[in-house]
Amino acid sequence: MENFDAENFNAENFNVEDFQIGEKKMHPFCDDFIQQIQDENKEKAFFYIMDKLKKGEVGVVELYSQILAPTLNQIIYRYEEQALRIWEEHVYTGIILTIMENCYPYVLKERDKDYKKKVNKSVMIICPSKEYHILGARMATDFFTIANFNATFVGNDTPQDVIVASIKKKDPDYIAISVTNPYHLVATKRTLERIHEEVDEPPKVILGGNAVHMNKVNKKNIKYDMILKTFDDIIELRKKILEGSEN
Ligand code: B12
Repeated sequence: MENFDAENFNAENFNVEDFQIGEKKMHPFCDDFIQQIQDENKEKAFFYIMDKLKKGEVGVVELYSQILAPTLNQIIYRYEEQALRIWEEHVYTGIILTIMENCYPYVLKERDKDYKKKVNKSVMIICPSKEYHILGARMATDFFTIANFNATFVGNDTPQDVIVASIKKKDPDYIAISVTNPYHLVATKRTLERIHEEVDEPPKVILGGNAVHMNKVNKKNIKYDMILKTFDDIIELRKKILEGSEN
C-alpha cells in the first residue's frame, strides 16, 4: 500500500498483507486458548483464563497483550472470504469480551499493587464513528486504569457530535482514540479538527490501534499529540506526568 493518506484516501490502495497482525511470538497459553475459541467453547475458554488469573499464573496486561489480542489478530483473510469469517469474529469477540468484563477486579488489584500513586489525569477513550472494533479501546481503557489514570471508555462507533459534546461536558485531560481499520482515519481526522474548532481548551490527543501503527499510513494531516501502542508506553507517560516533564 503506497502511503495511505487520511485526506487523499483511495480504497484500492489497501491490501490485507499490509495489515499489522500484532505480536509475533505467541504466549505458551495461546495454543490451548486458540483451540478453545476455535471450537467456540465459551465455557472452557472462560474458565481456562479465569483459573490462570486466580492462581496468579497470568496478569491482566500479559493476558490482554500476549494472549487475547494476538489470538484475534492472527486472523487474517482476503476480501473474498469475508462472509465466512465475520461469524467467527463475532463469536470470538463475544467470548473475549466476557473474559474482559470479568477481569475488572484483577485490573483494580494490579493498579493497587503496582501503581498505587494516582496520576490525577483523566482520559476519555473512544473509537471514531463507524469503527466497530472495540477490543483495542477496551484494553487500552483497562491499561490506563491499571496505570491509575481516571479512565472512561465512551464507546466504539462514537459519532462526532457525541465526542465533541462529551469533551465539553467532561473536560478530560487526554482523549485516546483507538483506530483499527485505516478507512476510519478519515473520520478520526475530521473528529479531531472539530474538537480543535469547537472546544476552547482541547484535551491532548493520543492515537492508538493497528491502523495507526501500519508502516505506510501517513498521519501527517491528523492533529495529534502522541501515539501510544503498549501498556509500557502508558507507564512511560505516567512517569513523565508524575515527574512533571509532561505538561
Ligand atoms: C474481531 C474483528 C472484527 C469484529 C469486531 C467486533 C468488536 N465488537 O470489536 C467485527 C466482526 C465486528 C469486525 C468487523 C469488520 N472487520 Co474486522 N476484524 C476483527 C479481528 C479478527 C480482530 C480485531 C481485534 O479485536 N483484535 C484484538 C485487539 C485487542 O487488538 P488491537 O486492536 O491490536 O489492540 C491491541 C493494541 O493495538 C493496543 N491498542 C489498541 N487500541 C489502542 C489505543 C491506545 C490509546 C493504546 C495505548 C493502545 C491500543 O491494545 C491492544 C492490546 O495490545 C481483525 C483481525 C486482525 N488481524 O486484526 C479483523 C480485521 C481488523 N477486520 C477487518 C475488516 C475488513 C472488517 C470489516 C470491514 C468486515 C465487513 N465487511 O464487515 C468490518 C468493519 C466493521 C467496522 N465498520 O469497523 C480487516 C481490516 C483490514 C482493513 N481493510 O482494514 C481485519 C484485519 C481482518 C482481515 N481482513 O484480515 N471485525
